[in-house]
Amino acid sequence: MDCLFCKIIAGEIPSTKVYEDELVYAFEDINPQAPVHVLVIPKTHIASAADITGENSALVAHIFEVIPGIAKKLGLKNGFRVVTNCGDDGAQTVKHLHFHIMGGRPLQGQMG
Ligand code: D5M
Repeated sequence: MDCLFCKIIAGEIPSTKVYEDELVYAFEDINPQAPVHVLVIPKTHIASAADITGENSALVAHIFEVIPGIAKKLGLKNGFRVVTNCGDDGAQTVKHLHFHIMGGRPLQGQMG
């Protein structure tokens, strides 16, 4: 499959790993929008939040279970933002479900 994030999971494209388990991979965003900016992705290809179903929602729940530990590891003691962009109007550029974790400074109230 011609998917950038599947290639990152496979190790075909380099990334800076922050966390990994059997279901999830997390790595530093190449274009950080905050002092800490990490992407958390499922190892199984899911195209976007529009493709979350009863069949794969346990995987999405697992992602949210590991996010607090990732945030702690990243030193985000004062809070952080979790965002997923979905589809063209949602400004999703990589069509593999990913959750941005951003923090390390006070963020503005809107995403733009
Ligand atoms: O976010 C897609 C994000 O993916 C965007 O913040 C840049 C990031 N990106 C793109 N290519 C790479 C590589 N090779 N390594 C790390 N991060 C990457 P979206 O929500 O789809 O706009």
